[in-house]
Amino acid sequence: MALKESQYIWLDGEFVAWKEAKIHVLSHSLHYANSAFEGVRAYPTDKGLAIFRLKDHTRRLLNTCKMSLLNCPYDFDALNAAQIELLRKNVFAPKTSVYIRPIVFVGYGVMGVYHLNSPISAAIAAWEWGAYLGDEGLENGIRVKISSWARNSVKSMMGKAKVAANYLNSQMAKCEAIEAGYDEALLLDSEGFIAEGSGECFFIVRDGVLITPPSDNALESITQDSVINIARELGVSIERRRITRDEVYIADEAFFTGTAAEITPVREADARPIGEGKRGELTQKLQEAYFDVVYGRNDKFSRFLTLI
Ligand code: PPE
Repeated sequence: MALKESQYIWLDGEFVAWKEAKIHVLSHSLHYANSAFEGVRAYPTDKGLAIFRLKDHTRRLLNTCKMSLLNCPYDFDALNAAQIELLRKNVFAPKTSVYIRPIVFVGYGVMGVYHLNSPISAAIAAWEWGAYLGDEGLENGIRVKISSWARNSVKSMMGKAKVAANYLNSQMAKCEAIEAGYDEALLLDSEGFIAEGSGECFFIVRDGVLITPPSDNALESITQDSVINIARELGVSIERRRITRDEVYIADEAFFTGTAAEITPVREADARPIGEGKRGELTQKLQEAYFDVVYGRNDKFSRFLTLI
């Protein structure tokens, strides 16, 4: 899927033309993968484009920086303001959702693993990005393979950091799943319990109860939190507990959540149809409610939206 270019990218405090936003090939992060990033979406509402949970994403970005020992030169307010300004400066097609990618990285100047003497840079790009796992996937559900790769162990990586280094694991799992003819990977933790997808958190529904694992081996997902909030509002029972592989196979419904993936139903796991092998009833209800929230059609959650 080709990237839809927009006009400007914010790079270290300046708005530069999309094609001019370049860095040196010896930038430290390119070699050692210590860069903190975020994925944020903005949706067109009646009152214009609104960024969904901007402050929560920025807080997580700065937490990733803290965990990864990246001394971000820009503070919370500056990063929020830059994202808003970037969306104002770029021209997006009406009625499309925009994906925002802030990244804090180690720049050029020093080689070798030790990075604390290297300069730190930040950039923010935004572009039009449709359904991450396809429009068809959003409606009919996707096919998932439980990965042969375990999610990064808590003993060696920091799952709560949205740091580039964590994504080699995601990338290998995703490629394995695609090569095997599936749409997405579902990764277990090193003990064998469900951790998360390559870029999403995971939910199942059993007997009307919504179940999602704790964040022990996963990113603290903002979409997962939004879905829990929405489900609570709808009076759905929620359990936050570990899920085993066999429980996925016999779940009534399953879905992925993520900023990019939004709420994507899972219709099959490892050749077993989930429930009726299509988007489940509660999944659809939560999906509709989620889209009402992000598109600004539910005043109860207007606190989540930052208008541009
Ligand atoms: N787990 C992982 C590993 C992950 O990358 C994401 C987001 C989530 C869970 C869900 O987090 P949240 O977006 O806060 O609900 N993945 C981002 C990157 C996807 C990409 O391919 O790049 C995203 O959804 O923006």
